[in-house]
Amino acid sequence: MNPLDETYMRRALELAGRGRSRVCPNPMVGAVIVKQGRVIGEGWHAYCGGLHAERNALANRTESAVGATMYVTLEPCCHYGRTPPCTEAILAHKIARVVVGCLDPNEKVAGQGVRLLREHGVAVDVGVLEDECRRKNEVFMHYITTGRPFVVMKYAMTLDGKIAAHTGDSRWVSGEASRRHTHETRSCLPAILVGVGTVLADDPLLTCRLPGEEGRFDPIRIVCDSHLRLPPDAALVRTARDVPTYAAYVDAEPDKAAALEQAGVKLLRCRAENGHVDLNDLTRQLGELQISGVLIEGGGALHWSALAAGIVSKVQVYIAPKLVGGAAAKPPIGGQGFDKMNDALPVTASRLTMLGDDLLWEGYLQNGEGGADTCSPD
Ligand code: AOF
Ligand code: ZN
Repeated sequence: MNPLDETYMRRALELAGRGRSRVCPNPMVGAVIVKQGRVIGEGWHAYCGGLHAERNALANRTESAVGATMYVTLEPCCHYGRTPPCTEAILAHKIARVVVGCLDPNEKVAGQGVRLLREHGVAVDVGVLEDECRRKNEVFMHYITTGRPFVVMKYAMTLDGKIAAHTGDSRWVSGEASRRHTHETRSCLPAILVGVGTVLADDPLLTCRLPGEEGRFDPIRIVCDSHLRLPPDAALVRTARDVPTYAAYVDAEPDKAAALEQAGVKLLRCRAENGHVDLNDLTRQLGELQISGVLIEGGGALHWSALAAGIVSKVQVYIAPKLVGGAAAKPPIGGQGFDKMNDALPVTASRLTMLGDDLLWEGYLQNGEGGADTCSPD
């Protein structure tokens, strides 16, 4: 290994982040080509269906890449997908060494990209900044190995565990820095799921409002709405032609369904679980639609259903240093709850971050990847 391997891989990771949200369900990948100590090409996978990072780095090179080293955050692919194999381009340009962050768990690649390069005499080193490279793509890793979206459950609560005052007022629980972080998270996951109760109470837009990037990373919006109560004049419905919007339901009056479809809302009919949308069936359907990640933004009933269905991989909790009290003030997770403390779901690999005065607590449930960031913007 070269002492600069980590430096170049870190740069490749930075480049990878530029593809966030646009690449789904593909991974974020970055590549840097170095020759005799000079960076001669950089590239990243910018959008799903576009060229891969390696090919973009080669296209951007300022001189011949013969004998150069390529740093790439994910194992180069060796299959024909929407684009031809990256291994072919690497061999055609006579790259001498490839440094790979982590292997690609896609069964069409899974170590075969590395093997093929080695068979053709390319020196390949695997595992530089491996943890960071895997974490960057925890959404992709989960999706490609399970066929289902990576689900993150997110909420903001007071120190006494309330998401609103007893009156229902919730503006705002968390501070400015936390709310900005939420928008960053929205930009890293392709879809956002809320319960229809949240729509009826708050009439949210659920877009990603990062300053200067409005509209750029808007997630697909999904409303869990068992009996299609979604009002036709809701902000989500009125904007359904601009931002993809789904309603997951069990049964509905035909007129109601037709009106929503007319407005551009896509309907997903799901199996019922106790009269409500079966969230396992919903995530199966979302996987088939190639939606690789979902952020659940409550409320409490949906959070409980998601936990009980075992679909949540990661929790992201913003804790604000304030006390609101009130027996009737809502907690973040409702439903029946478990009978025994012993049955409580363990959250592992926790990571704590201060955001202004708030504390962000992130951790994984058993079906999670066990890494750290869902994805950082760069
Ligand atoms: C790479 N470099 O930049 C990316 C890779 O349909 P395609 O052609 O875009 O292929 C998608 C698959 O290729 C994806 O599931 C993952 O295994 C790999 N993505 N590989 O060498 C890249 N984005
Ligand atoms: Zn490729």
